Amino acid sequence: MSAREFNFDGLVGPSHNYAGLSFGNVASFSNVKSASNPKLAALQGLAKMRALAARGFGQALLPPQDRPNFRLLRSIGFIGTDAEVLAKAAKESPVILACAYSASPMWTANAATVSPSADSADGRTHFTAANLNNKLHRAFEHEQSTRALRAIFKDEKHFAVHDALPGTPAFGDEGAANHTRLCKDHGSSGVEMFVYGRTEFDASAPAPKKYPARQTLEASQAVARLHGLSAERTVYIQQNPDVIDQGVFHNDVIAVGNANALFYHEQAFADEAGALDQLRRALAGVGADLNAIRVDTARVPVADAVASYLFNSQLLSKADGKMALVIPQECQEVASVAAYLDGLVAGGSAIDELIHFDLRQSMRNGGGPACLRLRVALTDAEAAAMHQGVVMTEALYHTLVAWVEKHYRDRLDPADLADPQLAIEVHNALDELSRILGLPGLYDF
Ligand code: SUG
Repeated sequence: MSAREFNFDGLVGPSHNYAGLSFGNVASFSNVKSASNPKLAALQGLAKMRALAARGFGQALLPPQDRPNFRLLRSIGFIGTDAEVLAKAAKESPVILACAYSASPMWTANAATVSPSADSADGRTHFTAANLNNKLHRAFEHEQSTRALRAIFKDEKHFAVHDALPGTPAFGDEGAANHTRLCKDHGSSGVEMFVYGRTEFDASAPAPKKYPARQTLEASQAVARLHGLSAERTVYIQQNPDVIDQGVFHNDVIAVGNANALFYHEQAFADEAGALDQLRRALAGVGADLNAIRVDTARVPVADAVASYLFNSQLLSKADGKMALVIPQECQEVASVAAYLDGLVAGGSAIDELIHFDLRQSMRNGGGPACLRLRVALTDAEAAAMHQGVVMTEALYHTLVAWVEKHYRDRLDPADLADPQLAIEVHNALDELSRILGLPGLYDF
């Protein structure tokens, strides 16, 4: 069966801000408490979606989440009217207020793990919302992610959307950021590669010393079980704990795959040779040869990969059989990476084109092109069965630009989160958005 990959980008929400909430994510920590520009952030994201849709790539979006999260604030004892809750939280714990206002759902690579119908035992596309339980500001995202995915992929004949795994350290799950599907083509059975940072029930397994490993082996195995994946076509690979300690908080900061190509840094995995061997064997079972594109430390040190987000790129198959690498403009500003990329596209590899975007607002929180999108490979019948209001078109792009211009602020300082007017603005914006997208029940206001 033929299938096409859709990238579901996160539409940046009106409360996008820099609160330094992600320990282990270098950019988030370095930009703590600086002013953000939510309007520009949303427009940068929309420009990427529009450009890729115009090139003929399957492009859709996932909506932002309702903010602030009053349920979180009330559950920890901030009570009263909405304005009183905000005032109390702002006075007693500005950092928790920032968690309740986080716009992190924009990074939809963390919304869920997705297995296409060609890989699952029941022939349906499976989604498991990620519990993101490593960080308070992300640990509640799964509730609305599940709701949005169920609204978009409603037809149970084609789709199954699973609840998040239990929210406990043993099942730390960060979704598709640690999951890559390799295949011959999107429509045939593929190999699903899960990369984990630590093992809960094996104290002897290596683990990072400085920063948290957010994904566990146990979580990856649970997702594979829920999705009905076959053992021969599922590969579990341990991330190199040393690179987690250098700021590689998700595998998609150090590796990206598409079709039979794996573009990765030599230090990405705990056991590089073992990882490649497992992938080669599994891919042989689906009639594909691994095309391993390795980047050496001597060419690009890990620190430069983290600063530029070279690997947090999208690798997209083009109609001519070649691939384009969608990169953030920071890649052109880090000398080693710029030089490497010049050689890569000129050197006859599968990647023959670079498409770069200014995503600076998202990048300052550690989110590049790959963080901003969730990949869903769909057959024609599945694509027709999903909700069409989220598919990016020129008309939707222009409607959303006007919506952003109308509702978003162009500056948000940390202190602004205490302004009760902001909560009202966000509410009004999302209320209108649910109508634009044709998803009237999306928010539980
Ligand atoms: O989880 N940053 C996100 C970035 C997620 C990137 N996603 C992928 N690599 N797929 C995170 O660390 C920062 C929020 C703040 O500090 O305000 C943040 O949540």
